[in-house]
This record gives sequence, structure tokens and C-alpha cells, in this order.
Amino acid sequence: PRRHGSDSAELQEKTLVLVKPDAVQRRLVGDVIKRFERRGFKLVGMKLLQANHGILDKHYHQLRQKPFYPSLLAYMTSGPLVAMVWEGYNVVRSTRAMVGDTNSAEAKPGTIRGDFSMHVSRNVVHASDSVEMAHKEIGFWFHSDELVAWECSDRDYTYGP
Ligand code: IDP
Repeated sequence: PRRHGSDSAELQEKTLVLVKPDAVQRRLVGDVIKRFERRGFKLVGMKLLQANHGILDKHYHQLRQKPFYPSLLAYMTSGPLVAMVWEGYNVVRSTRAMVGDTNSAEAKPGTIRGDFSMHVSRNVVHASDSVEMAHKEIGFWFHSDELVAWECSDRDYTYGP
């Protein structure tokens, strides 16, 4: 018997990743995707879009009173971003660890922010910080019919039988 059925909820944990406008401008989209692919996560949704204040006010609801919020909005609307949904075991915590500290200046080498960025105001990526937030954020950025359920052919070599 399989330890994880193909319908196993823990293998279908999902998170929202945004490749922010600085990273699109700096042509880092492929580098970011490559890291999550190589780790073993499955891409189940992806689109390039120009964000507006409406979606960002929802996405960054908890930050709306912060002094840096206007500059965060300007940054996030400065050009297109790539929104992605990644799926896999422990994907929320793992992607946060792979993304690194919010403040790029403190982010460890080997993390995306630690390898590709210098400052908290241009920190390349977003990744949801809890399963609950991931669920909400995916709903802000994607319609359910934009997510694709598919089976990785190498699944047993990723998770064991
Ligand atoms: P997170 O992106 O690591 O989850 P949050 O605290 O939720 O961190 O902040 C959201 C985003 O707001 C950060 O990724 C960064 O782009 C921006 N931000 C956070 N703190 C500052 C700041 O002190 N100055 C400028 N921008 C900030």
C-alpha cells in the first residue's frame, strides 16, 4: 500500500508565490521557478499580470497601516509580476525557508532573497506564510479553473512509494 495516496491532502498542500516586479525586470523569473522545480514541488498555476491596488489591498491587508505601504503599492504595481501556485508536501514552510528573511540584507546565502537581492524594499519574491493564508491568497490571485490538478510521473521517486 502507498504511504501517500494520490488524493492525500498533505501532498496537495499549496502555496502562493509571487515573482515581484523587480525580479521580472531583472529577468529572474526562470531562476525562481528553477529552485522550486528542483526541490520537487509541482507547479499547478501560473500567470503574468499587472497588479492593481484592489488586489494588493486584499493581499497585503495586514500592512495597510504601515508607513511603507504606499511605497510597497508603488513597487508592486511598477510592472508585471508572475503569480504561481506550487504544490507538495510541507510546501508552505519549505518555500518560506527557501525564500529567506523578509529583509534581504539579513537573508542567508542560499535563499532566494539572500542570493538575488539587497534590500527589504526590493526583495524579489512573496511566499504565503501559513496554510490558511495560502488558501486565502490563492483565492485572491487565481480562479479555481486556473489551477491544474496533474500527476507528476516521477512521484514515487520524489516521495517514495
Ligand atoms: P514577507 O513578504 O516576508 O511575508 P511581510 O512582513 O509580510 O514580509 O511584508 C510584506 C512585504 O512588504 C515585504 O516582502 C516587503 O516587500 C515589504 N516590506 C516589509 N517591510 C518593509 C520595510 O520596512 N520597508 C519597505 N518594505 C517593506
